[in-house]
Amino acid sequence: MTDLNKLYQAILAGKLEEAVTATNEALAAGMEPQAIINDYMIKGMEEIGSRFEAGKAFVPNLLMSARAMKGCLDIIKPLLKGSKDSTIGTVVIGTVKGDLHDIGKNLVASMLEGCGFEVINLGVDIESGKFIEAALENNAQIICMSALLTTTMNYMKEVIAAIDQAGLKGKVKTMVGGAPLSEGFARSIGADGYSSNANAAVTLARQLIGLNS
Ligand code: B1M
Repeated sequence: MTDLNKLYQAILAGKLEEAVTATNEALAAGMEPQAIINDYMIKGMEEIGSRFEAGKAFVPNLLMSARAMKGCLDIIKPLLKGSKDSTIGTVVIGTVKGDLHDIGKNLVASMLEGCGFEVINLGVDIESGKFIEAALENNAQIICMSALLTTTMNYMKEVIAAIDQAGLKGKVKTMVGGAPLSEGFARSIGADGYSSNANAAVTLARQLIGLNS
């Protein structure tokens, strides 16, 4: 029986090698990749965030935890893929201008890929023009935006306005997500949908392109 508390603790302490070892052990023991992510890795990130908020952890701690989380996700990512042979739709995804958080966004991108979408991952700090350019270039049906800061989430409204101005309203759907967002916020900025986690993002993306969830 694998002690997954070791994984949680390693992410929390920002210990990359220990986190990677614990992830490999859990996979070798037959644990579901999604459960490893949701029940241990994300929990570790949530706890470091709470400590940061309480002044008990600092930016270097966040960076180390993020590095450990990324190392584990790199191992798990290929296992989230491969259930579909052909592409069911194309999604452009990025973290909006001013925001450098990308762990959750990359998780959403991996899940979408794993469920048969072609995903154009633009990275972080993305301006409206880049979202639109990539959507047009790749004939994307969906633009997916992520924000983790209350100061950057409002930029999503500007992206949606730019999409309308480019004449793409209705042709390219918009999905938003990230810890400070809510369904109400998404509605208030005119987004076509909001999802609170990577699994829900896949269901929503399928709905937006007219497939059953
Ligand atoms: Co930052 N940070 N950070 N940080 N950081 C938060 C977000 C914060 C809540 C911490 C806190 O105070 N408790 C706080 C924001 C407060 C606020 O805005 N109200 C904060 C702050 C303040 C900052 C800085 C300003 C700190 C500073 O410099 N003083 C700074 C800002 C930098 C910038 O962006 N311009 C900063 C920097 C950083 C690091 C670079 C050190 C690092 C990021 C590294 C990286 O991403 N490569 C970092 C980290 C790691 C965090 C916390 C601890 C963890 C975020 C994370 O990765 N979570 C975070 C605290 C927290 O969230 N508890 C915090 C795990 C991830 C799997 O979850 O990203 O929520 P999440 O994604 C989920 C869902 O939200 C959803 O699905 C994902 C998977 O289920 N989702 C989507 C996300 N995007 C989606 C898009 C979709 C759908 C669903 O599209 C449709």
